[in-house]
Amino acid sequence: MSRQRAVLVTGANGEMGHGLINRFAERGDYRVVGLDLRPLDPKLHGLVETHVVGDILDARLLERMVSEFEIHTIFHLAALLSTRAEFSPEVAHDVNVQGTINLLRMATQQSKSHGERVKFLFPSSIATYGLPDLQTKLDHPRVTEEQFNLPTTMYGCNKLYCEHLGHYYSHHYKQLSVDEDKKGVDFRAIRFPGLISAFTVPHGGTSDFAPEMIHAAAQRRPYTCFVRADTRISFMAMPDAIDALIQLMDADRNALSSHVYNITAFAPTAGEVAEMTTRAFPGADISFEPDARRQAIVDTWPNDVDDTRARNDWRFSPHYDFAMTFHDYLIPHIKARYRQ
Ligand code: AKB
Repeated sequence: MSRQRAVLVTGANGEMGHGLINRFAERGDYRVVGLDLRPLDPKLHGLVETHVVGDILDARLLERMVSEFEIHTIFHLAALLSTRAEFSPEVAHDVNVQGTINLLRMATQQSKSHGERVKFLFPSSIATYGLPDLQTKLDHPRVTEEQFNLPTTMYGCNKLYCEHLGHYYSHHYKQLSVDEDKKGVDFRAIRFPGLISAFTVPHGGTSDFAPEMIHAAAQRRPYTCFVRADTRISFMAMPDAIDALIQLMDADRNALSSHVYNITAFAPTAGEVAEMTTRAFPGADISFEPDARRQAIVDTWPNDVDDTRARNDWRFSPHYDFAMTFHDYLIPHIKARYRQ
């Protein structure tokens, strides 16, 4: 009995899950199987072949999915983000690391059963960086993938370790076993900056101040920003993040010089986000009251990153700069969203 050929998206209900499932529905060339702890958002109904409500820590569930679906690509989006992970670091480790190992094992099983490599797209993060102080952050405005890999959060540690796990599963898995087929996993990771969506508001992230600010202003709600106005990190409009994942999925494996890629689009200060937000939504009530603990996390993240490797290997090129993100993406869609 043949199994359905499919793409698996974990964290299907998340911010990136929404964007990716909508994009695959527009393409129409892949059957998507969603997996999430929660039932699928009604806005996504009809856009996936099947949605499984379950836990990536449930190995038996993943075994059953292997028997039902022929999975050739996995987008493993499920994770506990940086702020939320700091309140439950051991739970975050279980979800972010053991969950990823469970999916990597699923990929090796799938590869053995259908005989092809399984592409494993993994959203890593700027949280994998740990700059020691603000002067070093200023002295190194665009870090490369190999610089300052000293994360200060459980989430950043998890993401950095999973990048190394991806390399191991792609090249050295069960390396002492005589019969293990080394082809299994084709691991491809992107270190995402903060992401801004017009359609969803994030929770549990430390870069969330930008999207939270914008969505509050659009609803005419006051917003108190939890970082200083001079705080600078990299951001990207969600459509560019989704395009990057799909572009990396489609890239010729022989063109890839690495398993891990920086990407970026713009790197404003929180104050510049507030100015742009106020121009977009006149009368926005935005104040700044830094939360020292969350500020300490963002202060270890780089001002921006060097994305030369992604541009060279798979022609990454974001469509939306800072101004376009507001004028062409956020304002039209967010105004429509909150008019409803
Ligand atoms: C977070 O803030 O934790 C995430 C991230 C930058 O990876 N949005």
